[in-house]
Amino acid sequence: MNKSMRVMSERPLNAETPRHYLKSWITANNVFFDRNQGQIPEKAIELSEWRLTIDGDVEAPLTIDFETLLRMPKAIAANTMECSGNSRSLLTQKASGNPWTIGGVGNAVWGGVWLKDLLEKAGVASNAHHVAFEGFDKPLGKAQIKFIRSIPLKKAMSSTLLAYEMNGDPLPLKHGFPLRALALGWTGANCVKWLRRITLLSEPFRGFYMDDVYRIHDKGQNQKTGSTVDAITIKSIITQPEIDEILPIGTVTILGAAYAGETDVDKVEISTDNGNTWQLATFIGPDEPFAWRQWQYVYSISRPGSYTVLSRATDRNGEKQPMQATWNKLGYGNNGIREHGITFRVQ
Ligand SMILES: Nc1nc2c(c(=O)[nH]1)N[C@H]1C(S)=C(S)[C@@H](COP(=O)(O)O)O[C@H]1N2
Ligand SMILES: [Mo]
Repeated sequence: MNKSMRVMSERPLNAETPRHYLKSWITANNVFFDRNQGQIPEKAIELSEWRLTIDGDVEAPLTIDFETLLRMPKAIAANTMECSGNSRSLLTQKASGNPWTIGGVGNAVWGGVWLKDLLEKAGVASNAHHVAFEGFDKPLGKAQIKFIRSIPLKKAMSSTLLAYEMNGDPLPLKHGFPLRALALGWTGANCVKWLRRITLLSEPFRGFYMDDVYRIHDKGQNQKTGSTVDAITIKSIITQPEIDEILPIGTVTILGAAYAGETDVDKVEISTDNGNTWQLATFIGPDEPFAWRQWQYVYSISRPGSYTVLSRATDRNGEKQPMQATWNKLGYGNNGIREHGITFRVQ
């Protein structure tokens, strides 16, 4: 276990990345957040034994081995993945689930093959509209429910990667060795790890992880009728300073990241007066589709005291973060400005 992670549960392993590691554009594999519903396989599967099956509404079901996968054209994509429940513990009204602060997110450069290329090998039948992914992790709990999730065919064909590499290394065991799905720009729940089966369906897959969780719904509302979490919505986080950090008078460099799922971040603004006025932050570092942007803001402080900074990101469609997140029963998608503000002291 990596001591530098903030572990919320050991079985299943759920651990978040501490704020200071989120300052770099790439999140290193050993500090990338861990989110599991089931048991991580104890040891890596032998690659010679691994098979991936593609079945359901296809012209010809297909089973492929790892060597065949490696011979397919390689694709590389940066992708910022965030757990739907990230920032849940910062909501002003409590919601049940893992108490993530801001570290249920990370950015990596992934290598693999486009799902489209594989689906075309099997031949997509005309009645196929959804693609279900099944991993081989062992379910925990009495009900023994497998983690199976489906995404619309359109997403599967346009921007879904099957990744066998993470930041230049083979996919680490915890992150789905040897192969995981990555619906680029979508929340982590759509990125099934330890892939072994892909099934084309005419309807979304029905099951616990589709119908009972990963849906946004109010208290009292039938949970099966909420909307399913898909694309990550516009959000920014502050990665420096730390909460309650004590800093000397002078220049304080505020650092952060902003991400917008399938679209791009247009701007990040900072407020040092409780949201009355906003100043532009400067982008630094790489600008890649599906990946977060890093930004900085230099704040000159001449008097001792307590200071709060807020960050507000806007995406390319003009969508802005809300001052406060809209509450939902399972606490998904908290992108509120106030919830993510940082207070520090200068003396
Ligand atoms: N097979 C399998 N895939 C899974 C999960 C899981 O429990 N089992 N958890 C999902 C969730 S909710 C998230 S947020 C991401 C987390 O991926 P990571 O642990 O590599 O960060 O994996 C997703 N894929
Ligand atoms: Mo998640």
